Amino acid sequence: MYGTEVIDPDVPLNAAESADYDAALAGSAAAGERPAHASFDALIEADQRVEPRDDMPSAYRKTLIRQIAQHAHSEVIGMQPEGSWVTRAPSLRRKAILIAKVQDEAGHGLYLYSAAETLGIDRAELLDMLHDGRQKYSSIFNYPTLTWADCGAIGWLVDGAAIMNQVPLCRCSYGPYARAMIRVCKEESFHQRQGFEILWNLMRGTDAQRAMAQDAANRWWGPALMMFGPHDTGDAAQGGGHTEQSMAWGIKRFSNDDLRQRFVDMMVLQADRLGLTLPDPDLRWNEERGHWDFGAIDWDEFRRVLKGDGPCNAERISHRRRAHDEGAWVREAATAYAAKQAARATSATRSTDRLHAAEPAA
Ligand code: BYC
Repeated sequence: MYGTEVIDPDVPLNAAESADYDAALAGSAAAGERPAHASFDALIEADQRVEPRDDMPSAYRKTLIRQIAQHAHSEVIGMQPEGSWVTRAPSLRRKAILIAKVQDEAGHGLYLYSAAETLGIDRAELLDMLHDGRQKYSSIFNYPTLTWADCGAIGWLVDGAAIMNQVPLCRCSYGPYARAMIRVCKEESFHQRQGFEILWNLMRGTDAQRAMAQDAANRWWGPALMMFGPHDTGDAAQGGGHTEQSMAWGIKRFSNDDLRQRFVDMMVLQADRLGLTLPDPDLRWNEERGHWDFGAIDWDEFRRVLKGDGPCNAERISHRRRAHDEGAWVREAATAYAAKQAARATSATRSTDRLHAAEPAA
């Protein structure tokens, strides 16, 4: 199911199905064997994992909180574009799959907020920072889902880009983030296949369905390339980004540009299989580089979206705030329940202690 009937199951469709992912799993197991009380620099030098109780420079902690929180916010805000199609999915099967996918994104948010909390920050504080604009979420979720084909394009392109960026994060130097990424990538891999399969079916449907799929690919291609972040290599790099330091710390394993190139190389072939044309007249194979060349990215648009002026920024954040306010009673109930459970556990321990105290010594 989900695309295996339309593509060769032995050929990786995305980065989570590649040898990179298997290597990350193997690396994850090996990173468990580390010297006790190793210093931060020694851990990074030996490519070992930094764990929550280890000493770490405050700038490392700050960078991780920023990136993991932004990632968590993206997963949660990212539920909205597809969530709006749950009631309009074209069949019961599509509806069930879409609900499962959107629910997975909520789960990813939870793993990531939990990973961020191991760095000593509370998720309530992170959500406050999202709601008042002090923290970002991915630019990609500020674009509208106009037709059903947009759900296909999100799965294929947005999840495809997300996995390309996240498989290397399975080898991130910070243990809780790296471990969260292993599961996230497996789930994203299914998401990408379902997007591919939606577009595959539309492309084998009527002229109107093919046109709808092509229109969605046209609108999502450019924003998907922006997901990898600003240029950070060669002449195009403007400096001031985080890549160099994050790579030195083993948080990022590749530059934004390297990952974007890998994504383009993978997607050109898939677009061809789907029968879609990628909206870039400059796309051509470069024999010398062994990669696909592609046209300039509209960085003005990227900056506008980051500043809050994308097509859906206001809608996304006001919906998020409303959901947060309306969910206040759930958080209160959960807190009250947890307090009750804790009180019961304490009184049970006290009774056991009293019982033991009353027993005659053997
Ligand atoms: N959007 O130096 P750079 C998903 C910012 S959700 C907004 O390269 P860094 C899904 C960046 O924050 C998956 N901002 O930064 C969910 C920085 O800002 P400041 C989302 C961006 O952190 C539902 C500045 O630009 N994935 O899969 O080293 C449905 C300079 O950038 C963006 C993640 O979050 C952007 N696209 O690298 C479907 C992955 N790009 O601090 C799917 C985890 C850059 O200077 N995050 N900026 O103000 C990362 O890997 C890295 O944070 C990034 C950026 C590669 C995104």
